[in-house]
Amino acid sequence: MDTKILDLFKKHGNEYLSGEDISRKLKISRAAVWKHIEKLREIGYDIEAMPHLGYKLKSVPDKMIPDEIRYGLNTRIFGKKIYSFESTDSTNKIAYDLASRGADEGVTVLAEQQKKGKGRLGRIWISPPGGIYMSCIIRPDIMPNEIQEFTLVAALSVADSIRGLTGLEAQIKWPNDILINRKKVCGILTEMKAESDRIDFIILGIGINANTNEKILPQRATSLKAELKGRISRVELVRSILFNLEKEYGIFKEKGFKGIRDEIKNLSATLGKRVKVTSYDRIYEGEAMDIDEQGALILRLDTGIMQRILSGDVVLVR
Ligand code: BT5
Repeated sequence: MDTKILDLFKKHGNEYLSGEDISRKLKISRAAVWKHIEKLREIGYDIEAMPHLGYKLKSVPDKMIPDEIRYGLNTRIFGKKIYSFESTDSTNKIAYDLASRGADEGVTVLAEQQKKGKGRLGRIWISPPGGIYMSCIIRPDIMPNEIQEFTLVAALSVADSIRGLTGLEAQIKWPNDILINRKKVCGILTEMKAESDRIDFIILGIGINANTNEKILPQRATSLKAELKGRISRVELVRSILFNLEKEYGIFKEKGFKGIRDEIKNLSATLGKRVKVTSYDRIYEGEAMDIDEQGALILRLDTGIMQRILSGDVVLVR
């Protein structure tokens, strides 16, 4: 019913809606209308009440409320079911548990903050309020060694969404970061459950410093708010990411990684740069030449040898 009332407000734009109108249209009592309006106000919706005129929705809260995200979300899989939390340890952990119990592809978990946000290799993802912490379940029919390609599917979706919504020049730093002005604004953690030759599910975990106060972030990190000098609508950004994930995942399923490879290369912050890569306790230095058809980074070492790297940590040397 709350959703229906919000839909009515949105359809009526800037006009007042009388309690009587709402009660007639939704076939509930005037007292029930009042109760729902009070509940929406508690969540943070600013609803004005004027004698003789009725109610008007003045602003929606800066919260990632599932109904707000679903409003106008044009997807068939991603975000059709959204679980949202004020605070949780890690959205990846929740999504993993849900997927283990059979949750469908596209199920999405969101949190306003995380107490134990995870990076790769046991590292910590700092997750204060104002950021976006989201995890999506997918169940692709691929081999476990192809998982790194999905990190890039997610990276492309996020970079495109940031560009589309803010105009900021978001770039993909292989394998799992999004940078703006060479600073990290987003990290992606892809986890999976698999048997030797079959993936059961993958969790795409996306952390974005959106309206985050950049002062509490590590060095070489930034937030969209800091770059834009203004806040963004996290609801719109999440909606756009879900839409782009569905689009890129669809292309991937049809054409494989090669279907999105060029776009990823075009948005790369890594290619053409001199980089230092730490991969499985080995350090390589050279020029980043290419991202191949399996999403691996091709590095030209100083010896001239071409080194293929499947995963690792990249530092841009210059
Ligand atoms: C990542 O790891 O970049 C993956 C981050 C994934 C976070 C999302 S949030 C939703 C979902 N639920 C989770 O629990 N996790 C996922 P990695 O490449 O290992 O980078 C981690 C490093 O980035 C840390 O060691 C810090 O140096 C730095 N870092 C930590 N928090 C950061 C932040 N908020 N912004 C920028 N850099 C950060």
